[in-house]
Amino acid sequence: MKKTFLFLCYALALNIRCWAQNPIILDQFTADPTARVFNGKIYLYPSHDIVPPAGQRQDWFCMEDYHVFSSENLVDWTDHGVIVSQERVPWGKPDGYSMWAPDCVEKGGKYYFYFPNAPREGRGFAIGVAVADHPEGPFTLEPDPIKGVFGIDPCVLVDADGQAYLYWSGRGIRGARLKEDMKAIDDSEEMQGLPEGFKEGPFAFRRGDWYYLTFPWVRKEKGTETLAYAMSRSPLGPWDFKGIIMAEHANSCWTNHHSFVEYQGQWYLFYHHNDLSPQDDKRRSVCIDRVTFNADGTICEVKPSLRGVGVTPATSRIQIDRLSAASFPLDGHLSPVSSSGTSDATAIAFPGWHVTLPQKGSWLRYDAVDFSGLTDAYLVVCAKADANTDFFVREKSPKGKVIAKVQLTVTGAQGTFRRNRSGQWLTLTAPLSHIPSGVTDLVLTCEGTGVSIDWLQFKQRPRYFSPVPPKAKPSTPDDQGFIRRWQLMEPLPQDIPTNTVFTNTWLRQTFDNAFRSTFKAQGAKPKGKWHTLDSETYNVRLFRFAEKYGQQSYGNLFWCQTIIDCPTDIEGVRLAAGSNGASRWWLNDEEVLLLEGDRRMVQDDGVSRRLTLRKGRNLLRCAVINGPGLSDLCVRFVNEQGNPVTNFSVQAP
Ligand code: FUB
Repeated sequence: MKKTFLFLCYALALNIRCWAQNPIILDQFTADPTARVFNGKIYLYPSHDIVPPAGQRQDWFCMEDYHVFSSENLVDWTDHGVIVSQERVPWGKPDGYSMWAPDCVEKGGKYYFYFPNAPREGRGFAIGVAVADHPEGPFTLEPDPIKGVFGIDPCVLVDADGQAYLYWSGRGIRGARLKEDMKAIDDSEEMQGLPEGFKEGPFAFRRGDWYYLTFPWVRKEKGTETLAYAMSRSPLGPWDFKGIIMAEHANSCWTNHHSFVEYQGQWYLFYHHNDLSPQDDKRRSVCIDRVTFNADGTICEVKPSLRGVGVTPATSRIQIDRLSAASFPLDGHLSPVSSSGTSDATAIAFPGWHVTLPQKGSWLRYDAVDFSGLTDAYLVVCAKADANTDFFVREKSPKGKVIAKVQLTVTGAQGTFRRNRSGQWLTLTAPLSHIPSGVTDLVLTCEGTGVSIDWLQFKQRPRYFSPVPPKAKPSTPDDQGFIRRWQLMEPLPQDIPTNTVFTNTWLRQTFDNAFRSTFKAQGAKPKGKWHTLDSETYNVRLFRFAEKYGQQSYGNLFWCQTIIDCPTDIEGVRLAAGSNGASRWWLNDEEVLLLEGDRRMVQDDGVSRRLTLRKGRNLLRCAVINGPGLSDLCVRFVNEQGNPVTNFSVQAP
């Protein structure tokens, strides 16, 4: 039942939870990554580490199938699901759990997938082939493994002349020419010129006139694997050993395994580490970093990074702990979000990390965040501190332009207060003082005492209004007849503790006073700051208008006016309005409706007597007042049948 469900999920191709940082895949363990470019996309063929089921050796590699992933930007990966599984391999042990490092290459429009597996008969490993018309399958399995190949970690190089070579690891690193059908080899030979010491996982590729044979290598007694390489002018050597591509992992993860790929003009090194299971180095996770070459073709050493590659959208949760650089040592300052994350050695749902800026003046940098398209935005941060503190988010450098100042106010001893407790995670918002354009690096600087940060995210405020330029064409009512273009005056703050005061008499008196001071005091020109706006929604969210212009969103009196321009007289119409809270409406300076009391905005809540909209310009004006609530309005004209009237245009007075 579970397997059928999983198959269905994978058959649909899952967009998995992933990010632009290392490791790149978070919902399963992945190792031994071979990355290839097919049809302009990156395809990733890794091994799939799993937690050993009961009866299997618990401290060893355990793999029962292969998934393939693809990406166009090295950030968003699609999991195309299982392409080969152990029980489908005709020659394999159905419960061998030995589906180690694979490879896949294209030749003549067919995709050849090479994988090691435990054979049904005998011991050790054999290497099989499966063939497909597409990089993501479906793959058809060959009935038998490749004859004469005993070992693991197959890799295929298809040379410019179409000749393919198979390399694998089995008593040293071996290589052989593949026959035209890609399923059989000529005689194999051990690769010459490689250093002493344990080697496996060959990955061969060509760049210009150089052939590279790269491989995990244990250079010291009792050491762990480095990534090393040799170069040659011919695909099967002899090889000239050149040195290290990546040093031993800083922790005790024993293996590393890798591939090289050039994508959109940049070379990348795919490799693995056990970040998601720090206590268990047989459950691994794929990482990517950029790789460069010297002029003589030698490879520049790659230092594994947390940041990885790719551009992170500013609007995503930016896992700032996957940082590019920091002013302080990471040991002791980079921790899992909850301790359960590390104590469960095989946790797949790894909770992630957080980073601690230890003291005033410390900083960290996170490269390549894309702010394109962000206009009216704010910052959301998940952080904690033991005492009140501040940190700044800046652009590019520790002295760079401040994007946001974040203030953490924590209160009291643990357990005393329900919110903002010291030492507890808080989700805070902060306004932005500057929005960078395009892709830039973020730098966080500690301005007070220490602060721990889990993630941050920039959020675009929803757009409620669009400004109307001075010479804009008139607008029309919307499909339902609602009037969306308004000239709105920045609100007059009101001290109204309760809306129960909104009686007929109180409202008339209050609106009359407000009318006098706004429209009469200085003759024809009304007082106040007016803005001509189109509302994005049928209801005009006056409280959002207030926020937009830095005013309080409650306790306000709003003046709103617009011109209804009619091609002819339109008789027998009624004004139908709703408002939160009370409102008063005038057409051509004559009061036509009063919505009294403390109300919520309801469409057509109040309807006027029959009116005539005159040919030409009609001034529609209203005032909305609210105490403790959030104000909005909606209005349209309806005919005798209650249908919306729409044959007029709307423009600013
Ligand atoms: O994943 C199992 C084995 O570990 C691979 O085949 C080796 O290269 C090493 O990474």
